[in-house]
Amino acid sequence: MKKTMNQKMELKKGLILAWILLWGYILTASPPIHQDLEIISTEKTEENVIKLAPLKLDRLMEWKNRLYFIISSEEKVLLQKYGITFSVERPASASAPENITHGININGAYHTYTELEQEIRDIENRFPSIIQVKDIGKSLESRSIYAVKISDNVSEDEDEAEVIFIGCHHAREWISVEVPFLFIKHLAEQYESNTSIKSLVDKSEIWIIPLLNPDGLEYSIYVYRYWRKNMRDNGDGSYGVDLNRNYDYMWGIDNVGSSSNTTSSVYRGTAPFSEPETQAVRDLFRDRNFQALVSYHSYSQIIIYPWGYTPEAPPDSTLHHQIVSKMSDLMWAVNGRTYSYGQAGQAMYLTNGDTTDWSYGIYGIPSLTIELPPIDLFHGGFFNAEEDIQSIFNENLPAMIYLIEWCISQHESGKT
Ligand code: 0X9
Ligand code: CA
Ligand code: CA
Ligand code: ZN
Repeated sequence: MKKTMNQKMELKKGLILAWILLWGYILTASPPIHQDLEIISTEKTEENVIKLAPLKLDRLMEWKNRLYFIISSEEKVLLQKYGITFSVERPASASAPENITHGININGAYHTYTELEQEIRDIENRFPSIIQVKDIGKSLESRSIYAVKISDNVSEDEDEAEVIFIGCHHAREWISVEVPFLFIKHLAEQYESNTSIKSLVDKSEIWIIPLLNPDGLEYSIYVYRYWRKNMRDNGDGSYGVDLNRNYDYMWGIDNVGSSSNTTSSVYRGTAPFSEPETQAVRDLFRDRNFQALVSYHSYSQIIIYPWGYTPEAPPDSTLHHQIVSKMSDLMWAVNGRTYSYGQAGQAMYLTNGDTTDWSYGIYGIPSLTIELPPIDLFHGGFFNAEEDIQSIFNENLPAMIYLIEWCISQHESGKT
């Protein structure tokens, strides 16, 4: 039967309405799409540094006496208003440059949340006597935060050295998921055939959280590549808390090391441990007895230790220095890539409420941030080529093993 003109009109109207409702839903249900953001640089003069501090721009790096930021058009106006001279480097594109990933899926060889979940479950099924996947909490969007425990008699809590490695506090730092993930895989697959790996795993309990910020990672993969924070709805139209400013040690002591401004990329949240992702780490520490922590980030090729909240040296600065200089040597020996090192608040910049100040400040254990390659934005920034994942893991491996051995020797000498 032929439809009347009126019926056709009604159908068309209905479709248009559905279309409007769908877009209305998408736009209100998800954070704003990030457009017209640009990468800019300014000269690192004393005057600029002072003027820039309150703006709390999303900082990318410092290079050859220039500071690099991602800015919005509103922030651009502010820079002009404050008389800060800057040059526009390039647009901050919403997706990865095409030459970076060429695997079959959107993020190539990198893991999405579900890809990672499947792979760690698969490893657990293949090696059930040494691998256990634990759900240690749910993200804001109800994804599981997984900690993988690796040890002999893995279902038993034995009197052994304990150490923790964490990846991906920051969504856009994709390589920081892959390094701890490949470590899980390596330990599992080498256990039977490699006697030194076997002895390492037998004598310790190794805990690995490859992906602390699953919601942020998904957003960075599917929507906006430069996303950094978690996906907290701040209730004022802005989203996200910087998980690496949300820990309860010197939290928010100043507005230099973190921001109280919800739109800032280093927004610290409404209270220490306000976020379920950092709570998961806090609660795991309560149940365990860790002797060392490593938190993976990118980029900069640097190993840093507390304090981050002050340039003053921590009581254990000599020990930290010894450990990280050894690790840097081991890393260099693999591919000839130099990881510099130093105290966070001196070698880098001030932060407050970061993971390592908390784990060192509260538990007194060696606590390291490893900023994975590349060294700067001009070598790719947050965009590591797929081909480099394996070699970056390879060069980090001996340092990971060294730190576990250090924990084992501490444990055996009865110090912990
Ligand atoms: O700012 C951070 O949270 C870390 N760098 S990143 O570029 N991955 O965001 C560094 C934290 C280490 N602490 C200090 N530098 N104080
Ligand atoms: Ca795994
Ligand atoms: Ca054991
Ligand atoms: Zn980071």
